[in-house]
Amino acid sequence: MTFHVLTIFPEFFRGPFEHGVIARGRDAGKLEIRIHNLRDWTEDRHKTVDDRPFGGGEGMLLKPEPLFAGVETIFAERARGERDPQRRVILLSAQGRKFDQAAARRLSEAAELLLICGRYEGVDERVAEHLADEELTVGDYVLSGGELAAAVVIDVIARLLPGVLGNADSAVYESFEGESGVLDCPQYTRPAEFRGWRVPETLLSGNHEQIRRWRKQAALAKTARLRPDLEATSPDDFKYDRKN
Ligand code: 9D3
Repeated sequence: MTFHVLTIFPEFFRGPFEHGVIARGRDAGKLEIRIHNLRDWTEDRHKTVDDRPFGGGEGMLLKPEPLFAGVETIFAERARGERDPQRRVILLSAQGRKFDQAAARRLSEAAELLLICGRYEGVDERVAEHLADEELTVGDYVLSGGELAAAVVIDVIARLLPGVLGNADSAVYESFEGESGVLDCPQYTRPAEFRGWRVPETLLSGNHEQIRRWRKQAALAKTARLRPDLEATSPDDFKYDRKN
């Protein structure tokens, strides 16, 4: 998969993808990340990308011309009025539909994604209406722009691509808490006692049936406490019931 990012802060992306799973996926040729500077598609000598909102109001908006020109250069078929369903344009804005694990799974089927990063007070609405295939938000909080959101979207989707995760952190069964309806159970490593806090004795017992029951109960208790919004899972498909 190729990820394109259209941004006024190309240097922002120097850091996030240079380490870990994404960097290895890149090195292995499983994904490619191309950062595009929106100012490359401005026509004036000041490289203007923003302007004031019609009707008045605070702040500035990203103007449409450089965004359309950029997208129609990167996905050139769009300049001819064509649309390749394997190449999707996504506007990252505070107003979009929620990006979640299901959206990630769906988008991971595409060949190329072009992520437009909103900035300032927003983006001229014609970008959402006539340029982007969809408008996504990463959550209900105010970011300064779409760049951090783009990094999140790329990280989440890249993990789903074939060959990106090694066996160690395999995504064979990468269900998300919000989908299974329950958080992961609490986990502990050595030492068995740290500053007087003991690891639950059951986990040291070696009794695997008892451990499975403890994990199930602890996960449900933690879910009820921290994420009461998650749907309680029916006992039949509870993940700690599975043998392995
Ligand atoms: C008048 C209210 N606005 C400012 C407080 C709306 C607003 C405009 C622009 C809020 C955020 C932004 C910039 N944010 C993004 O471009 C953005 C975003 C976000 O803020 N939250 C979650 N996901 C995303 S994706 C892009």
